[in-house]
Amino acid sequence: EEQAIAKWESQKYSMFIHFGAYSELGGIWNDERVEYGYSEQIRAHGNITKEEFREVASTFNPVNWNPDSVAVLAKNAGMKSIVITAKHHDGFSLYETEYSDFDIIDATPYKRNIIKKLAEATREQGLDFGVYFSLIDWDYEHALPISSHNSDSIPPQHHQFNLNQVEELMTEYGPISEIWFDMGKPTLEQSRELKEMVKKHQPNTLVSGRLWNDQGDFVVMGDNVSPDFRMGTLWQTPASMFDETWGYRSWQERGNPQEKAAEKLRKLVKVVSNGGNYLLNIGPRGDGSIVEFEKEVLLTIGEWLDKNGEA
Ligand code: FUL
Repeated sequence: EEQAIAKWESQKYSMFIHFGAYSELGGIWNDERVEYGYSEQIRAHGNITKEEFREVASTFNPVNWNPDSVAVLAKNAGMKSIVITAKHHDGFSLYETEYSDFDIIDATPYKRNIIKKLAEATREQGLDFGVYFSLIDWDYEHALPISSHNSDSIPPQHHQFNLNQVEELMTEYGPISEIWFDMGKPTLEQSRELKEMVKKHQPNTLVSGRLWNDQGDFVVMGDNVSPDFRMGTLWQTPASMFDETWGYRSWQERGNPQEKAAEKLRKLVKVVSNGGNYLLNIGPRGDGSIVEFEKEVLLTIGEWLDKNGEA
């Protein structure tokens, strides 16, 4: 376990991927931009019903998603691992789950296990693989309804459902370097049980601080936040290309990728020099293609790291 911690700490720089049925909408619902909130949360902010959102998923067919080139991109960007949204708040999973039919196999025409394929492609490049898992779920019938703050408590049935799905992730996809729990408001007991479930199957998996109740192995800073000092614990800054969204937003004004690369590189250096890990996000389109701007930002940073030494 100590080795796993040291390894995680030495990663410094990794890729975050927000990808799901919401990517298909790209921040647009009923021909209108949903300006409020992150685009990966469009189901909530666009007031989309469960049935409507399941319709969206039924058109999610990311034929241009290429796990090998995503893994190569991460590698060329100088990143040491990839963490992808196995399940976000909308409850749609990119892997096959026995406990719901709202997944990539049962609910979409694509029918390929994205988590499995990406795990393989990532390891092929010698990188570590991790998964994001939301503790809230807007599709699950026994969960509390959508709220404005995403931090409601988790009813017992929903907690059991989370445990079951986490067990699937921890047993069917090889070594998971980190599991990025997020949101919800579990009790101490629930946080402990989730952590136990992870460690029972994979003692070397690091658990994110957003499991709450001090049960995480590393602290996760607020979105796009980094401290100005060394923290004396394991910590990570999750970062998006633009503060407004993590999931694909078709109408995002992106500007100059070179300027963005310089901005992100400064952040990376700041985080790393204060002892943290920097988890920089991309949001692929609904068809699975990578936004050129994001690719260019990553490759520009990668070139700089190549010339000036690793992060
Ligand atoms: C947040 C989530 O609510 C966002 O949608 C995103 O996933 C971000 C990384 O964490 O708290």
